[in-house]
Amino acid sequence: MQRRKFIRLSSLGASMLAVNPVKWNAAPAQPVIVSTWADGKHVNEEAWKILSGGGRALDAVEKGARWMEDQINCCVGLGANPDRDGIVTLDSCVMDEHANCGAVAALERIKHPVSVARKVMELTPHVLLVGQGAQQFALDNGFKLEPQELSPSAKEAYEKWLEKSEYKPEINIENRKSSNPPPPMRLEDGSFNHDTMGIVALDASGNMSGGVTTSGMGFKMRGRVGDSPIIGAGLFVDNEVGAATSSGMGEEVIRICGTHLVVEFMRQGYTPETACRLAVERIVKRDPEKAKKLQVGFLALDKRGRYGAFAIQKGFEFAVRSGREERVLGCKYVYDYGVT
Ligand code: SD4
Repeated sequence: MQRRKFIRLSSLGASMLAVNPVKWNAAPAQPVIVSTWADGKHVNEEAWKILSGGGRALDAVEKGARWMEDQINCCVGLGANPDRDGIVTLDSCVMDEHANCGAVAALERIKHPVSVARKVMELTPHVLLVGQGAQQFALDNGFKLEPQELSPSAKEAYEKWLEKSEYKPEINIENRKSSNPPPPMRLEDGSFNHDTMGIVALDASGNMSGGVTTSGMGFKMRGRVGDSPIIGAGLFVDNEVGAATSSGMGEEVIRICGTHLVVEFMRQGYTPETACRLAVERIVKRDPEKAKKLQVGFLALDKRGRYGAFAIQKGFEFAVRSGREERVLGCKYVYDYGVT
């Protein structure tokens, strides 16, 4: 579909649809978990051990994220690509069914940022700790300081990057190679098949939680923080309505408070997929030429257990696990690698 036509149609669609705020008093759904990218299936598998036993969504999300952070040759966690100065910095957040939330950003040498984020939520009056303060907090709470070194594959990728030192985030670097069989997920050219894991879940009690863990964009400026640890950008959970997470160019997600927007669209009665589409269109409409060159994908789950995703570019994937299904799905998009 031509871009102008697409935008015209979608804005017409948005204004013509009767929007009836949903009354969310449906009976608790069966547990469901959705996670970004194809590797979300491994994350879901871990998390399912908790969800299938009637456990809490927050525990399931944390368990899944920790699994991802344990993959040393991966895009998330300490084995991931460093920033321009050669240092791996990690961002993470969690949000639970009571709107409690915690996050860390620019955290160095700590293996499980998602668990530090949870401790920020549970033990402090704050939402976000960054840098040295976040690291000190982690150490004070029993986390171990890991060596300051790059994984062999990150070292190789960084050395290669230094040859040109160009900051060029690539569209869908996340899934240029399937991770089946399972990780390691480093591609032949040293890049990753994603660098963020976003997870949202609904548990058997009908409660929702979410979590995100990332090394951020590879070779980012030192000190740069993306959307992933920002509540309302990389993750938002409203236990009355639903939850959403994002992946891709974090700056664009922050500019529209992306996941908060997705949840608000669901509150208005839109399905998860439509809510994600409307948020994507917010980005695209403002600057279609810019949007052609970047990827953002939103993934949402509502209180009834319905899920959906939408992305700027072709290629965004997510994994779903419930009592009924276990699969990796693609989603609709605006551009096919920059082409309408
Ligand atoms: C960021 N949103 O740091 C992250 C990157 C990402 O898959 O999602 N990569 O901006």
